[in-house]
Amino acid sequence: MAVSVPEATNEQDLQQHRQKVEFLRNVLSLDDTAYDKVIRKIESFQVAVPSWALGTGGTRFGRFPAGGEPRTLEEKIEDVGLIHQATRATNSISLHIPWDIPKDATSILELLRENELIIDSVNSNTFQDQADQKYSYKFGSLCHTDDRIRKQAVDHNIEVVEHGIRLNSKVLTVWLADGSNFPGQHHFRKAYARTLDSLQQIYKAMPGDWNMLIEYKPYEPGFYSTVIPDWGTSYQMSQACGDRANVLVDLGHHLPNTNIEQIVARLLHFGRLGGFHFNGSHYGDDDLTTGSIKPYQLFLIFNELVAGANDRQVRNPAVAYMIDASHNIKDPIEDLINSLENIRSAYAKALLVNVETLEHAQHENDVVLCEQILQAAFQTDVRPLLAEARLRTGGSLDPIGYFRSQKIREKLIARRGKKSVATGL
Ligand code: PSV
Ligand code: MN
Repeated sequence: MAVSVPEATNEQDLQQHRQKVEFLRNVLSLDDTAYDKVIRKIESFQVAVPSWALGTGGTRFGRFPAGGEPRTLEEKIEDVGLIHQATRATNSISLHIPWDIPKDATSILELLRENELIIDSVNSNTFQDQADQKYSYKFGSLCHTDDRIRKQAVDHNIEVVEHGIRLNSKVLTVWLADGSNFPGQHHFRKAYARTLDSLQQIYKAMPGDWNMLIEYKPYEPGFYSTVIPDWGTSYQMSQACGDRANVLVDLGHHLPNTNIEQIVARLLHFGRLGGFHFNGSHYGDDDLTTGSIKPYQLFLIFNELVAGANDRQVRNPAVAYMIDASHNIKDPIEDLINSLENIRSAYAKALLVNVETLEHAQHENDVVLCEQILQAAFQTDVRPLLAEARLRTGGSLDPIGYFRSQKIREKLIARRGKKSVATGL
């Protein structure tokens, strides 16, 4: 598959694009050097797409397949390749094992190469029972009271790492459904200690150049408690595992109104922010398109990320940026294109924040100016910058328009069938 869109598909929009870019450059007073610097930063900001978001999902009730959903790992790679071709914003995929066990790792690597993609993170799954599994995870996995079940879950994670090694991944993401539904069900301290012990076993089994990301979630499927409910627990567990274990922040895994940007700043300060799962939410873990509900919050999060990246005192490892969203109504490919655009938009706006003036205003306690500086960046329409970054790297000026005009969904349906369903939730 071609990794760039045909130039002719951008022709129609090109003149208008040039005018918009010129106007914005004037508004922002960007000289050639400053302009190129911003565009290059946007170009290199890449976010992984999750293999489990290429089909319709996002609900534990009905699923309404989009048609032409990918049935195999190869077809999932093909879909991410299509998204990358149009957006040039996603050069990697997160896999979920056992949903995505490669049959032939060599040919998968070849396919990835052809699509200019890599596997960034492999995710374990001890939140569902598999058909060939000996013991059930009904009452937990890494936290289980039964040694044999804990061992089975530890072994599964180690097997996930082995699959990842074959695909050149270097990151294991662990999210646990372990928790309780009723008061008294869990001995909180013992459940924590058993989970930590299991995580330490997995950590020790990972190769020395592998990283572990520990994801927290306050509720669901445990509706009374979860073993890793918050960043503090993840942070403590990461520290107890070792330098290569870090916290993963999933935007949907917070109680309403949580100040996520402050959590991000704290983790950067401690040097333990390992990864992100981007999505949008209004109530809970809604898995909506990133930036669709709270774009200002997304911008504020990026403001912390950009500020942290520019601060020499911050010693944080490279952050793995991933989407973890999948919707039931939108076409999954269009949904992911939307998310990628909104993520880059928040990032580009954060790049426009005048950090020096902001820090000075903070120091002077000039609250109004502080907020004005943030609002000035947030309210800038950066879409021409994003389009320019796509254009320069071979992407489309209008990725959704491209997807529709090329009749990509129709072609996928013709090849894979109207009723094909991808693995996922
Ligand atoms: C759990 O809600 C979660 O956010 C974890 O990251 C899982 O791996 C993923 O969703 C599964 O859909
Ligand atoms: Mn997640």
